[in-house]
Amino acid sequence: MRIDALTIFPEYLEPLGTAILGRAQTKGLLEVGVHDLRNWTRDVHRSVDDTPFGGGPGMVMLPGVWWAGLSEVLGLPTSPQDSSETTPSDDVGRRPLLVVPTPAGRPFTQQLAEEFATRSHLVFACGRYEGIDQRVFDAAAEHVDVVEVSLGDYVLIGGEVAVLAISEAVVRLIPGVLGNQRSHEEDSFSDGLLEGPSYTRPEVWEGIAVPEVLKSGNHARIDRWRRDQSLLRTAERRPELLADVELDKADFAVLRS
Ligand code: 6GU
Repeated sequence: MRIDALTIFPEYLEPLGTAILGRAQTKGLLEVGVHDLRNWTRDVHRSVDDTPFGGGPGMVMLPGVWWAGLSEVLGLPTSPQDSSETTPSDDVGRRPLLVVPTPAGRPFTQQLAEEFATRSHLVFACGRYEGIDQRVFDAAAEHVDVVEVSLGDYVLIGGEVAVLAISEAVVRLIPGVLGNQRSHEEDSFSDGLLEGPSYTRPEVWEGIAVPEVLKSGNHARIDRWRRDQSLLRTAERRPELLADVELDKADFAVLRS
């Protein structure tokens, strides 16, 4: 997979070269390009924004600068009107995906992470201020898939933190990136439930013992206990998730208890 990101704060994305994401690059499983949007400005002030039409607070990022950057990174025509393209590949996985982090986007979920992980090229457009002129994305959608995504119902200053979060969620799903393939099959959300509690040595810490069942060696009992803990935690913290989970008699029994 290749990930590109355009931003006016490239240093904010340095963590993309660190830890698991850094190792994925050394292993040849991932390529990352971080690009300073100001490289595509043409005026002495290197301006990236202007006041919004219609009035209101804040600034809106300029379509010309964004198109210059995105068209280069996505391999699109220099003019958005030019249809001498890059015929859209009929293979979705090989089509670039333009990801736009914004609190007005679709909620980013594990399901979306799994979809993104099937792509060979993700390009992130990090807006600041009040966002990016919408015409950039309308024009880009004529050439590539475009998705506006939100991390949740709160407002960040810009898209950079979302790029880090989304990249982690996606890259860890690429085969070979994590040591242990089983670990993400058992994650919170992969079965629609929150993960329950975990324990390690010592068996008693500060007078608090690990639950007996986990030391029983009875794997059927351990699996049942873990399922129960997941169900109870989900009912407590995220009850709305239970609507999309298939529950059997044993599950209903623990939820009634
Ligand atoms: Cl993806 N971007 C910004 N700027 N703010 C957010 C967000 C994204 N998700 C929640 N708040």
